[in-house]
Amino acid sequence: MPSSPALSAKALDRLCSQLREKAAQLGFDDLAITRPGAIPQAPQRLAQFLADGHHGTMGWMEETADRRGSPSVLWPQVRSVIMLAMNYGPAGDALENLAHPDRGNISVYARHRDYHDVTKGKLKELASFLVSRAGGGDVKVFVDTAPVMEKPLAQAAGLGWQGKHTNLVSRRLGSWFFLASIFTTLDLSAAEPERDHCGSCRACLSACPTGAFPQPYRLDARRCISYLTIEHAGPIPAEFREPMGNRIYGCDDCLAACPWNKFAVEAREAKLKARADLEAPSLDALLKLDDPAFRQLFSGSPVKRIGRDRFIRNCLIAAGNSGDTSHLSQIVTLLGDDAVIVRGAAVWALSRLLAPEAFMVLAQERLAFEADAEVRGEWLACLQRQASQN
Ligand code: B12
Ligand code: SF4
Repeated sequence: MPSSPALSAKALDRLCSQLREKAAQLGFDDLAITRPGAIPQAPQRLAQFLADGHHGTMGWMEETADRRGSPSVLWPQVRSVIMLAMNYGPAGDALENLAHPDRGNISVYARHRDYHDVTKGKLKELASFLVSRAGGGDVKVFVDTAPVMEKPLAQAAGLGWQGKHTNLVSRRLGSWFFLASIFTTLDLSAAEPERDHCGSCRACLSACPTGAFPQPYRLDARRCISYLTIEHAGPIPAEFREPMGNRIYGCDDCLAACPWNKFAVEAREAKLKARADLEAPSLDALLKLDDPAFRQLFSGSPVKRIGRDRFIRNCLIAAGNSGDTSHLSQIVTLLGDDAVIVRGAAVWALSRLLAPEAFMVLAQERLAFEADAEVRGEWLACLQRQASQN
């Protein structure tokens, strides 16, 4: 391992301001430094989150819990943690598209290039700059790529505080920003943590369409639309389908509700400005995507990660919520899709758009061919729901 030079207080100050300047030049919107031991409460809180099952099927959180809870377990040599923020603020009202049921709503963080790709190169450049200016030391860069608890670390470094919605809020940037980190063996000057400025405000908690906050500062991911549309592999549990509205990838309601966003500004990084075709894409066109067309449309976007089948599942829920019967013929086509989650979601969408008699006739016809138990179960549950509503 390269040796870590001991720097005088004056040299350290100079190094930190050079680092800040370089970070700003590279497009980062804030930088702050903390110590690896600055989040002593994190392991216990993470353990509680996992014990409560709030991570749902994100088994990787459990598998990496020891390293995630403590930077020093992840990398014993680490002496300082540099936390960075990159603003992805939207140009206009983040929630405007929710009022257009003929459109799919992709959350703001995914309307442009994947932030992992955008930040990784810049982080590496900043880390090399640090080592060259310090005259030594070792570094590791992370942007949600290793088990690091980025939010509590960022709060400890003073970048902002974890709001009641659990995300980081900054007095200067609001809450539309990504986090990334550089771990280093260098002893840099650490800052004071930011304190909580939420006060008695509960706007984010009240805004959540699915009641995903059992308490302020605690999220049950299993109820969060972001988790359901991105991380969750099976059918969307029935109780969340209507509240999803036209949210087909992620959710921004709790972030958008935060009054601190009055200080937010539009992203300055060109690659984090919304792609025009992803701001309010036509649901009709999305429902027709096959695998190659899906990959092409979402090339370079975080949406690509969930794959075409999960994405079409989400679009079918939005179609079922749209009240728009012009989708019917495409949804009927999707009843013959190879993917079980697509067929199941198509059944639900039809149960919402067709009159009960027409749905019953279609069910009788299709159940004769449907071999999958899960999809058959969806038909029967929808028939039962319709019968109980009449
Ligand atoms: C897993 C994950 C998710 C999961 C779970 C979210 C969660 N809150 O845990 C899901 C898929 C739901 C998700 C959704 C989103 N995510 Co996410 N996610 C992560 C990830 C990978 C890990 C987060 C984690 O460690 N969770 C475990 C829990 C235990 O940690 P925690 O949330 O910090 O929990 C704290 C509180 O519970 C608190 N606490 C507990 N009890 C108490 C009591 C009191 C009194 C207090 C004060 C606090 C407190 O202490 C805990 C530890 O600090 C991070 C990246 C990373 N490596 O950190 C991105 C990250 C948090 N996500 C991010 C984003 C942008 C989102 C979305 C906005 C995306 C979207 N638009 O759909 C949503 C927001 C939903 C929400 N309200 O959180 C950004 C947030 C940036 C920011 N400004 O904070 C991150 C940091 C990614 C990044 N590199 O930028 N995400
Ligand atoms: S992202 Fe949406 S569903 Fe998830 S906690 Fe926030 S408001 Fe609720």
